[in-house]
Amino acid sequence: MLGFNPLLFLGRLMLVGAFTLSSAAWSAVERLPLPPPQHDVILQVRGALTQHNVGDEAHFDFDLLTALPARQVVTSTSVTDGEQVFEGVLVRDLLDWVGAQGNVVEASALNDYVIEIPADDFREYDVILAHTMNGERLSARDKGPLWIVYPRDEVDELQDIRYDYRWVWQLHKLEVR
Ligand SMILES: Nc1nc2c(c(=O)[nH]1)N[C@H]1C(S)=C(S)[C@@H](COP(=O)(O)O)O[C@H]1N2
Ligand SMILES: [Mo]
Repeated sequence: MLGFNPLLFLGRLMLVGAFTLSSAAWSAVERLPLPPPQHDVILQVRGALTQHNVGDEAHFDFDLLTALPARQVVTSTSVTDGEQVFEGVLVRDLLDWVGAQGNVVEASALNDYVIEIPADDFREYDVILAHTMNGERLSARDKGPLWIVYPRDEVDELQDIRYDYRWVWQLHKLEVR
């Protein structure tokens, strides 16, 4: 897939360093380089950001997105039967990487579904941008390329239907305000 990319490699190394420093981690993530995407863009982030790699936006291909630490959420959902194993990256890691400044994140899907999500959700809960479910990459024909997944089974308040609207599937854009 991807040949050796020194910038991305450096990025991964710095991330490992940043995330082992815990308390200093967030400010360190903001100073990571954000190289331009080299492959199909699966997520565009715009709005109140301090880091950009395409014009005044931050665009991610799969390799760039998954340079962030992998995170699993095992949970039931309102649209599937039983527990699913989701894999992705923490939304707050992504927001920290791009230097997001706002209180609201507007999420847009390929099917033109749009919803505003309070940025606090991503600080309070380990919400992920899932790219994989039960070991299979989510495709645009299904719920992909990305699905916002809340750790619903771990936190009682996340079982409120208010949160179901925020599980945006076919996600491809975030706007920080
Ligand atoms: N892309 C996209 N994501 C979406 C929706 C949608 O229409 N499109 N519907 C939301 C709503 S209102 C709910 S309750 C849950 C489940 O929606 P579904 O039952 O239409 O799959 O997904 C949310 N995420
Ligand atoms: Mo809904």
